[in-house]
Amino acid sequence: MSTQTIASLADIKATVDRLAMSTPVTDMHTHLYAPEFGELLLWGIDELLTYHYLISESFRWSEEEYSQFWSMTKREQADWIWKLLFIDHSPVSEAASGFITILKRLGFDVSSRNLDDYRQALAKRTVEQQVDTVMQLAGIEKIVMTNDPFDPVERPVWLSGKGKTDARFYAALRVDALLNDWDHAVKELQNLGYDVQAEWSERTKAETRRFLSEWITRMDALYLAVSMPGDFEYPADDHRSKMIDEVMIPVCQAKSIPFALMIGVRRRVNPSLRLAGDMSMLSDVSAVEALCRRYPEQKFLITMLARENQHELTVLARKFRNLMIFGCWWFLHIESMVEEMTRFRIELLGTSMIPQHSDCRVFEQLIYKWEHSRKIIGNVLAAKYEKLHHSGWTVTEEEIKRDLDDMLNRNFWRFLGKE
Ligand code: HDL
Ligand code: ZN
Repeated sequence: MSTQTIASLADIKATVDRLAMSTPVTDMHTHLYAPEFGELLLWGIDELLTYHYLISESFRWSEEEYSQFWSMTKREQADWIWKLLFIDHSPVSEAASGFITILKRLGFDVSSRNLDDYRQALAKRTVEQQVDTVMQLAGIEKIVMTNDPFDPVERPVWLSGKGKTDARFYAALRVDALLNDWDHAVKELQNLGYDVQAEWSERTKAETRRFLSEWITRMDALYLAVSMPGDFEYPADDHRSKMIDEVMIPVCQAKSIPFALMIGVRRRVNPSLRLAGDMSMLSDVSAVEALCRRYPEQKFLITMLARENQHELTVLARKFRNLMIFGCWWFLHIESMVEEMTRFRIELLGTSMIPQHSDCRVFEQLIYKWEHSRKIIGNVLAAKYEKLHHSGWTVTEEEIKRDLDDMLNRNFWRFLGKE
């Protein structure tokens, strides 16, 4: 790597573009799984086309009964979505254009628009081959999964010891029900042999802490994660605050792992859309402020779903070094929002944040979610280096590589204390 300063503006842009597209990434929040998890690992044309983002976009063009759609086979659903979003109308949305990006990067003849050709090409590949190919094409070095001990398909993989087979995949322990559906969580915990009751007794707290500790150890979980509705308030005289203060924070402190809160979802605003029926809502950044101030020794990974919360959250990150903001989450993972958020995050925090995660559910999505984001992050960064250049401060290629490596990889591992 050259330590020479880069003489021209054109060279700066070219160098940033090259490094932004090639710097290895740790994708620190996904819904992907290592091949050992079997059917939980989704990949291929029909899974890509039935991504819940595309399902909700398709229904905007159809009077079809929801139940009729859900009664179709996966292939029939994919054909229905393909016709509506790609043939009858141009695929210009982020998720639809992303599918086209995937086809192109996999080397398919995009102009043929022949879905069965694409299906047949992938049918010749094994899941292991596809995982290797996609990670190489997308430049992904490490993937953090979202792992739920209450999932009856996933749990046996961990209990058999196969969960940590593939060194490229890491676990995050996700237990939304403990915070958002305690009555259901009590039943699940009791089924797993933990002596808990709905009443918030000392025994129940201790047993819930034991559950979290045991599963963090079993998974070697990098962080504890929950998603919270926008009406999350903290502190509050409610179950959530008690669960956070008396169970989750003590366990995260004992295990020295961050607590990740993803705040701002309003679940099932249209239940007929199932997973596609969730909505975003304005949230209260002061809840994050109160957590960071109350627990200065606890690391918090935070992302919020409403655009309106983003600037305030970024300013808050200037006040608390135990707050690491990450990603352009869900409805913010669109090019205009990635550009807007990355620009003011860099202007307020420099490179001391995690600009993106993919949130992928289907493996090949890594290709488009990261290609689109890398380009934008590179463009924003190049403009900042060019501004410095005009002032006589010219960065070296090594410094550009360092800055991108920080944002796409090392900031996460450093925050975990595993750098
Ligand atoms: O709660 C979450 O982790 C969200 O990312 C949801 O899974 C959401 O359905 C999603 O897939 N967003 O990209
Ligand atoms: Zn997610």
